[in-house]
Amino acid sequence: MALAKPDIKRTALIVVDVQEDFCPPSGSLAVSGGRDIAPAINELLSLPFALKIATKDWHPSDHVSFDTSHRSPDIKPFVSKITIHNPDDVSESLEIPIWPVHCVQGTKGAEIISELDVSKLDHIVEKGRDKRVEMFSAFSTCFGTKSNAASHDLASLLRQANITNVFLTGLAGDFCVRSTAMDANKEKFKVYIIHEAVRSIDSSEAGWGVVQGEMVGKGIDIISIRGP
Ligand code: VGL
Ligand code: ZN
Repeated sequence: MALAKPDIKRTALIVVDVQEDFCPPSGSLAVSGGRDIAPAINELLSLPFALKIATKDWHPSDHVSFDTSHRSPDIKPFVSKITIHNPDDVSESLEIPIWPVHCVQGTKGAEIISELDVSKLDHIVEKGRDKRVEMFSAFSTCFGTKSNAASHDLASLLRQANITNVFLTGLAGDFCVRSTAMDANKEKFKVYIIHEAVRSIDSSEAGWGVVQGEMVGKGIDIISIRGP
């Protein structure tokens, strides 16, 4: 495999949210083709990356992004948005999308799919644990804050291991992979997206196409497992 440029000894592989609820046939928020990325990710997991990390969306059952957490019958998953406030600064607010219930802590839907070789992982980062805020990125909440909404401070974990490059894979390309990539880039890691190892909720040009353009515009590279 020709993964030439980045020094693998200073590179972390991050596998974002490859969990049952994001995969067909029965995931509550299934991403088309989600399960099909397992072979590519396993191939990467067999390589000597300095650090191999998976993230799990890990929500309490009354998380603010769930349709069931809101009484109004007008609130519908995938179409509605709601405004939430930063618990640390209530003057700050943000619109977030509403989803079906997914990845509830301890449920089958929150498990990493069994096709993945989890024995190769060094760490599993749980994120989205604070019911009051959304957390697409594994680095920070939707308000950019680092809090116990995640089990680890991912940037510190990477820096302690002398990581300078991050290879990103997983689900969903247009949400958690995108936000994690943007934050990794802000944290000054060189970010590579492995495109065969990502699937998106909206895989159209208007969805994943636009997101890719946005990432490339920030200096993020989108590469193939087969080489540049
Ligand atoms: C995700 C929607 C809601 C993701 C997580 O992992 O991309 N998407 N929660
Ligand atoms: Zn979620």
